[in-house]
Amino acid sequence: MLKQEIEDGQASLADPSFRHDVLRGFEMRPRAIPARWFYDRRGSELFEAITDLPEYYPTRTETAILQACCGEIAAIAGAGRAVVEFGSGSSTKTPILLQAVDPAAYVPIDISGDFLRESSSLLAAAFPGLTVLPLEADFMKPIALPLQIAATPKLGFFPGSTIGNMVPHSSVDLLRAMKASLGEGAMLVIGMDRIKDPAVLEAAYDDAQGVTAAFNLNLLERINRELDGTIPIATFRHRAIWNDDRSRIEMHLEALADVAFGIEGRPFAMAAGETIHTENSHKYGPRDARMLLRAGGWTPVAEWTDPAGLFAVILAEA
Ligand code: AVJ
Repeated sequence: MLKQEIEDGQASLADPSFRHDVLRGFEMRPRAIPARWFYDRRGSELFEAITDLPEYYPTRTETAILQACCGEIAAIAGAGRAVVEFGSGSSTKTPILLQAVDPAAYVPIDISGDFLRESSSLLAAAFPGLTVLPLEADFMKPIALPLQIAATPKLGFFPGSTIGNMVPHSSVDLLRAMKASLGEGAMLVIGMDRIKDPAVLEAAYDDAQGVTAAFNLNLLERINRELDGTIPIATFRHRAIWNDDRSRIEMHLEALADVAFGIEGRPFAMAAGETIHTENSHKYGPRDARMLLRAGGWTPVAEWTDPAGLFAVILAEA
């Protein structure tokens, strides 16, 4: 109820960490706001729409890879593991894995209790008899898993190339935290997007229909809604740029003219051409991906890709 009120703009109870990240982000040079703030209700809907775009290959490619490889994953990992998903139920991919591995329990972990409850009840309905143990937590740090599965070996699941949102040193921290959370004898299934033709990458993050542009610009609308912002949104445009040196797509919001605006009464200004950096999406070659896993304490044991080598699903052991 409270969340609804906030999103309808009837209450001014903004998330204090959103407020902090936005105000700090506009003071930083270059300006930057963490990508996690894209996902309000509207942002989540727009991301769903992105996953159906012809240019956005990752979701459909990873889904097809999982459909083809989950039998092998089940054979290698063995029966009776508890599946622990980092991020709550990526609706279409999770059932593919659960179907194949027939787990002892399913533990979705998410920082947002709302998303967690929604996806948990959908999965529990689709898999009657499966023990679903949702956990509201920040998986960037080691987590204490439910006691019921203390003695059960774990199979971590981190699809979607979500790890690409992090700079390499944070990815390594996350992989180590996952290893600590999952414990002795754990395995991990992780999706990573591969380096490819920059034109293909830039199109995937700047589609012809403008859905990704709307997704990026929604962040400014969210700031206006939740933080009393007066940002003139029409004066900004979406940019998606391949940064070859850092092997990542960067999304920015670029001011098209000199602008001045307020956020919670504080004045801010940007000159024409200046940007706010809103997202990184790192891409990994086959060796880069394996080296990243090893740096995070994991040993790669198998990997699968699509015929065009656009995306990779890797199985690793602790
Ligand atoms: C959800 C982080 C995997 O980086 O491809 C899609 C988010 N941003 N289009 C990605 C996103 C713009 C997506 N991840």
